[in-house]
Amino acid sequence: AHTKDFRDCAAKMERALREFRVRGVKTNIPFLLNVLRSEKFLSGTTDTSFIDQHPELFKLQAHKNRAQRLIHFIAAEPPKGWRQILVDQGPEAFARAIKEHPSVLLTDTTMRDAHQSLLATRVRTYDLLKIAPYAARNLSGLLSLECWGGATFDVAMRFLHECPWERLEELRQQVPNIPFQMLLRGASAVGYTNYPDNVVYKFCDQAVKSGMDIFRVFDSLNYVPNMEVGMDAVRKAGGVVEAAVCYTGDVLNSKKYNMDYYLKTADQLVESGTHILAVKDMAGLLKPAGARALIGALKKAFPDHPLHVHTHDTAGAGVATLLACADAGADIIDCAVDSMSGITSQPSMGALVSCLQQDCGVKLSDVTPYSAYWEVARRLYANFECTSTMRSGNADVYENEIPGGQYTNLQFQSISLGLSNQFELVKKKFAEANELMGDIIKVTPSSKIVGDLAQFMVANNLSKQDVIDKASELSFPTSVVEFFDGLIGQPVGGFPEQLSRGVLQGRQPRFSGRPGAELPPLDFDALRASLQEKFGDQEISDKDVISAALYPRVFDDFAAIRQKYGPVSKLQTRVFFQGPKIAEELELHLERGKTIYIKPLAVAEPDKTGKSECFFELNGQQRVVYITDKE
Ligand code: 3PY
Ligand code: ZN
Repeated sequence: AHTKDFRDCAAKMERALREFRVRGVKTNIPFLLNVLRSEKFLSGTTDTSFIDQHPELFKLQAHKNRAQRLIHFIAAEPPKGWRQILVDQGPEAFARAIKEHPSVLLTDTTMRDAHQSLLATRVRTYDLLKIAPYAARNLSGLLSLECWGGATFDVAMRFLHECPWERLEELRQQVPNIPFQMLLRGASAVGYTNYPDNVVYKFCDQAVKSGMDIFRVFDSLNYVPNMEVGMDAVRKAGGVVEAAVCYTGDVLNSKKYNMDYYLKTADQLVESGTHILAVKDMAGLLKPAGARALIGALKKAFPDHPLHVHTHDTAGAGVATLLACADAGADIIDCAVDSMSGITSQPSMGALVSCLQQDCGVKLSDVTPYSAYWEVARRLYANFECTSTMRSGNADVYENEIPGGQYTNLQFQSISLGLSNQFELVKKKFAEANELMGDIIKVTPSSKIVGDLAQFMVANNLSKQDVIDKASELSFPTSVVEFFDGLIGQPVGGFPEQLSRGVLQGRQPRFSGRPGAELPPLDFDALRASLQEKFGDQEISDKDVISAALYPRVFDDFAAIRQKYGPVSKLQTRVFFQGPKIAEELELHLERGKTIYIKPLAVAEPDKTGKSECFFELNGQQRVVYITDKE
């Protein structure tokens, strides 16, 4: 039988198309409509009997990504947010507007510190991009979204095989209205060592071009000369400078890190031209009473500068501390969405929004769906959960002072060195190692050095006294020797003399000032040429050159994988970590308007050389590839 009333059929199809769009059903109807409207078809002479003979043609597949499509369908343009002030009026006016704002504001750290501290920094761009439009539309009152920097830069390349710059640029596209915030390790940029100054300048310049707004600049020893390089680089790039004093000990009880110390350090940062002043409590040591005193004193001393407070919830007192900060007049406080908060992460956004007695620009009813998304997304990273060993807060952090972001790493390191059952001991030794090194500020990279010494002491069964007595005979970890050589800067109060002499075998430290000041500038043109030679087939961008300047080996491996496999960041997270299931249809959005469908069909037994034939469908066409076990 032939299809009779073509015109009527086309009108029906058009109605169906609208309905399918609303319901997120995937169809090829636009193509079919063109066929139905074509002269040839309308002439009625075409044989269409195959349609009647194939009922499966009418089986329409529900779209996999229905929720996402619906969000796009119903969502209007994101409302204007704090970024508008920054874009229109610049960093100074932006800082003034925060200062003049009558109530406390929030920074959401879910997309950076929360997963760095809970999930070993493994959250992929794929999962960030899925929820970004929601954040732009429903959390537009946030002062900032911390979504980049810190450990995310190298982990993206090293373990996720994705480009950190692409992450930033893609997020920016989705979130035009909320300022982005990143963590910059002063003269170490987003690395673990001091770089030549021109690397830090180039990095910051590109970061602003790629969409970064606010740079929290810190130094792992609170060594201001190191910070000043980062601060100047941010200012020259056009970003907002947020210089952070790292907090350690207990401001109300510490001889070394007391109120006077914090006020003096903050004063140097204000003198160096910071737009915003931050207190960075990377281990969650700031207690409510200390917070009230510290924030009160800083506010009084620096009335023109907005104050931003960062803490971790390791002991479980984080919400209380941040409420105290808000009471004492903090302008911005950091939190993570409920389902990504607590323990070594930031305090809970939902709890704060509910308990703050002021309007912080975010509603609990908007936080709840955001939290629900992250609750499900977090399960994809279960293998990286620190909560597999740490299920609750632990107030022993007040004794060991291990930063939130390092806690999990130290645990992993202990396990991989065969010291897993001695993690409790490692924590104790961490405190001892800190004392040996002169009670230093502990945050990346200084915290890693303290951790290295702690593990060294555990592995060699050394007491504090042993380390001092035998220092000149011990073969210390390289990082410890470099620390005493002044390679990351100068600690507060200088190096402990006796140990320093022992570790350096009596010689003088290599650096007595800012290490970067003595490093020759990096030759970017030569680096580009060598990369182009190595990866001839790939176009090497300016961003790639900066990545390679910061992480030469990590970038080489990343570029080799990119060359071999293409944009693996487009794969769903379960598929990326575990591989696809047979007959599962994968939908990959490569770029706007370019979607491909891949369906694995079968994998044959490996042959004698270990190669297996792998059959799959690519956009409906059968394909075969050969894979080896190692892949
Ligand atoms: C980092 O440097 O990555 C940190 O999170 C420090 O707190
Ligand atoms: Zn932190």
